[in-house]
Amino acid sequence: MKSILATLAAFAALVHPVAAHYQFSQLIVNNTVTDNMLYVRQNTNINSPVTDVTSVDLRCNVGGLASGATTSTATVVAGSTVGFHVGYGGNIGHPGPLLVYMAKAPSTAASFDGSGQVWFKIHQVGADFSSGSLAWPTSGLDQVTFSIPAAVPSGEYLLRVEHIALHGASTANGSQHYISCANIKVVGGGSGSPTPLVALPG
Ligand SMILES: *[C@@H]1O[C@H](CO)[C@@H](O)[C@H](O)[C@H]1NC(C)=O
Ligand SMILES: *[C@@H]1O[C@H](CO)[C@@H](O)[C@H](O)[C@H]1NC(C)=O
Ligand SMILES: [Cu+2]
Repeated sequence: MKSILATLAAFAALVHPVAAHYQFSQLIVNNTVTDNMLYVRQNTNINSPVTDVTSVDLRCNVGGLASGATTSTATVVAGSTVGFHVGYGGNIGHPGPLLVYMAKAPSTAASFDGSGQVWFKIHQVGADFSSGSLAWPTSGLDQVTFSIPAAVPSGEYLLRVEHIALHGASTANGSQHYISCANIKVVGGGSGSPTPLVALPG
């Protein structure tokens, strides 16, 4: 038993390698921070970012296209506030903008790989110059919240958060993309047709 615990402790140390990194592991829905990786697709690089912006990993992080079927789908009322929480005691430890996209699944969110020109942006937090110098409002936060637009049609979607850390962006491929996708089912939706639609990567 003791050796098993020691092994687990060593493994836990390994899987959270860099303290400054962060992982959006918890969906916030109905004012509740849900369990880690319950509605958020598990990725395999833990809290490390994607740096290759031409890779399909840019969609739902490394491993995030394969884990859809083992992830639950959260029912979300259109127009309500949802969000992503940074789990495991982390926070948004680097400067940069935050973006949130949705993509409607042809059938279920759990089986959708997010391919095609299907993504639309529903939220962003950019730079703030109001103090007279550059600030990033999401820096240091452990969660972000936003609303699912009331006009979004009912159905199943991928909900994707991306924080782009810019501290290393002065070198080629130096931006770090912290990405998570949740499986959601929108109910009580509207009759909007979201545009523009983009492909990721693309
Ligand atoms: C959120 O609340 C709605 C309306 O009460 C409910 O249908 C839905 O199942 C809830 N979602 C979660 C993930 O608890
Ligand atoms: C940046 O990433 C692209 C795409 O993976 C790659 O082709 C290119 O060689 C990389 N550049 C550097 C300087 O690493
Ligand atoms: Cu980091």
